[in-house]
Amino acid sequence: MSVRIPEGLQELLVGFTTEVLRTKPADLLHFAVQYFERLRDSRDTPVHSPRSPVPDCTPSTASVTESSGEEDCVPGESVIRIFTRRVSVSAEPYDPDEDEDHREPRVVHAKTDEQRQRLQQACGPILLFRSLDAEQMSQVLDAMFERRVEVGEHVIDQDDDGDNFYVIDRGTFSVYVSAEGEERLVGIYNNRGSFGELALMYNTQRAATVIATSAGALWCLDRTTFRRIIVRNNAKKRKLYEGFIESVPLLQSLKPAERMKVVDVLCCQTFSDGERIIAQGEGADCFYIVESGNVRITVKKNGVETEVALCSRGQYFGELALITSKPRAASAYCAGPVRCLVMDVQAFERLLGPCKDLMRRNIAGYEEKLEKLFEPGAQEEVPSRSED
Ligand code: 1OR
Ligand code: 1OR
Repeated sequence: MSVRIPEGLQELLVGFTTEVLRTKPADLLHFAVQYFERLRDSRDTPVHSPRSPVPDCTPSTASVTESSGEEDCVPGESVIRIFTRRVSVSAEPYDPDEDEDHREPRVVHAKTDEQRQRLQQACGPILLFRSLDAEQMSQVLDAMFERRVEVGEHVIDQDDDGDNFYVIDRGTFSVYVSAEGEERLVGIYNNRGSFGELALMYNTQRAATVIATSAGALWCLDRTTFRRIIVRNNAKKRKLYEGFIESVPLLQSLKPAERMKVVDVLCCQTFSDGERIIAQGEGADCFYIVESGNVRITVKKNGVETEVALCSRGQYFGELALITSKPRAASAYCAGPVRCLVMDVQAFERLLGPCKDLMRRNIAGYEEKLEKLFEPGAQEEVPSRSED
């Protein structure tokens, strides 16, 4: 006797199972009743975005297998999204340029509450994740899985193919690059940060070897999910920021392809009037380019805080501490609302080498200006950093 499986049954059960694994309800039966009731209600009362017509992202059996519900559904309608999510442990190779209809499997690794909390803490500061929307971020978190490492373990070997992107939960790691038969230590990670994005972003072999120098734990994101979400998001970022990045004077010495790599690692951060972006004396791990608004740079000396420069669109700040490996030499405050493009120190080191001469020339001017600004009877005028 042959049994016909009703259309949509598999997706229905997979959606439900995913949510059970994700939310780990105490009362499974109660959860199931609520889940399916909400699902039915959302089908009976489809909610569309004001833009009309919209693709059908309600859970009718006909549409469920066709849609991931990603881009055009109304935010907040989680039940619709729950239903249209699909789970798979198989990771097919993914080319974001070829994928037009967003029909790809979703990877979910179950986590305890304690793991989820640690994961969220570790991922909060990761710049590559900051420009993701809530749904993309939730997919990333679902797909990540924990890996414990021992001291001396090679997490990545240079020239291998890229399998995962790694976010550090805890532990220290050294980065080595071999060239012309010589291996050089080029960086260390100390209990935070991420690595392993390059081979996945650019479909290249691993650019460096990363070795654990203590026991630790990593959160791993598989190649397919990374490319599906981060690389696709980067394509959007490139379109958004290409024009602006080309106009930034500091980046003029980079080739166009290098400038696009800068865009890939940047995230956009917004700040409100009066907010402090940098505090003098603190440790540093970021570099900033002003996309809009004005940033006041102030220096505190002998208890007196004096404005020493004003950065506006296209200008940068926060390079000094990264170059000198010293604490922040000045504070940065928003004069009105500000949007900045932010880059982490590893990307700064890797990508802005050709711009460092120009930065160093400007830094040489700081000391000189510092003395002039603080000598008795110094003029009040605040210099703009237009020379950048
Ligand atoms: P991946 O996928 O190539 C190795 O695998 C990872 O090491 C790489 O991604 C980066 O995330 C990380 N150059 C290349 N890769 C680096 C570097 C680096 N630092 C960290 N990684 N540096 C330039 C050396 C000339 C050091 C910059 C501080
Ligand atoms: P940072 O990483 O030290 C504060 O964080 C940033 O303020 C610094 O990098 C520079 O990018 C920026 N002296 C020190 N830092 C300055 C100055 C500055 N101007 C901008 N920054 N001077 C003003 C020169 C016009 C020297 C006089 C105090």
